[in-house]
Amino acid sequence: MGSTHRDLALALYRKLCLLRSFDQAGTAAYGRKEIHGTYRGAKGQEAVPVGVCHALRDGDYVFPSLRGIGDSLARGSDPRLLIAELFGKSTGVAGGRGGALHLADASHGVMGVFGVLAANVPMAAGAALAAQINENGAVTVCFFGDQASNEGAFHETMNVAALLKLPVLFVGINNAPEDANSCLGEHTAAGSMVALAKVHGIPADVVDATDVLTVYERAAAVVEDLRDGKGPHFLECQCFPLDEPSRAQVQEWKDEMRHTGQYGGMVLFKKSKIGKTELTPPEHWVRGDPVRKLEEHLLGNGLASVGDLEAVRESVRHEIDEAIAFARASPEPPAATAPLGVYAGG
Ligand SMILES: Cc1ncc(C[n+]2csc(CCOP(=O)(O)OP(=O)(O)O)c2C)c(N)n1
Ligand SMILES: [Mg+2]
Repeated sequence: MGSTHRDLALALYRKLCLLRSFDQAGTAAYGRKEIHGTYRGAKGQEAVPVGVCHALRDGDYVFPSLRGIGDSLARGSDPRLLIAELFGKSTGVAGGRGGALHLADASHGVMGVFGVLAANVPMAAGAALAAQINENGAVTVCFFGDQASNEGAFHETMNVAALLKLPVLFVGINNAPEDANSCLGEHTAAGSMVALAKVHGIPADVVDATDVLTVYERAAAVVEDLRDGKGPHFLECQCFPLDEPSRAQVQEWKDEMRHTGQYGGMVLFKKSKIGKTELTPPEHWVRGDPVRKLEEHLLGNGLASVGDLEAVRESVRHEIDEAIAFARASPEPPAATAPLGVYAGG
């Protein structure tokens, strides 16, 4: 393992930590009601955008998932402008008008988060078609979760993307293992995401997305094929939802609520009422934490010391603290600009 591998692993580590730190700050700010609208973190699945986006170049397009802030960060968006967006400030990537569910950062090829599951899939195919017509060599990446893959628009797009051999990489984030509260088998009869892609004639494979190096290497090979005109590809990235309760944990909460007469079916919404906000993920989920896994790789192979890794985490924390301060100090959009951007040309 030479210095190139060390540089790659350290670059990926910094990005993973950036997403993790941003997430912690975002969750805390949401709790303080500094974030308008909603905030959806993606703890445990950071290796997907970090690994895939590292394989891209300027001019490529990214259509983030519903939890797409990390996708935007991984693509190179400025954390200050992302936090400002969440705070509804005029300095935000979308002028403070988009928030978590509608942010976009065209300067980094981030074409927009959409609040409707799978709405980004046909739009990604459109961007890929434009690149194909313009022969500019751009690749489009579309991120979406396992539950998005049962939407009609998803299947219509798979079909046309395969027919037209579009340069699009579909990245299905399967964060629904068997012991998750909502597992893939509950909503997908085919049993896997790759099966859904293959039925449309799209080559597809499963990637261990707890390992960012694996994600990067696989994405880099596929992106090269896409630039060579080989048509669409599908990667099912398997990871663990470290910010969601497991099935066993939900059962525990249900039992406790039944015991105290508080169970009414909506356990996830009511959990805080019985003081159950702490998650205790199963041990194999924790072992699949991509940050921890890369740390083990770096330390185990003598590529970095404990101090080196702490220095990276400290520098990232500092960057996020600065981003929060920047967002707080930024102005609200002037009220008179509220109608702007509602209609084309407005
Ligand atoms: C068309 C549509 N149906 C339902 C919803 C409500 N909704 C928001 S997130 C979500 C679950 C998303 O699951 P998944 O795609 O697996 O992403 P994850 O939350 O696991 O990242 C649902 C059903 C929506 N936003 N859009
Ligand atoms: Mg999911």
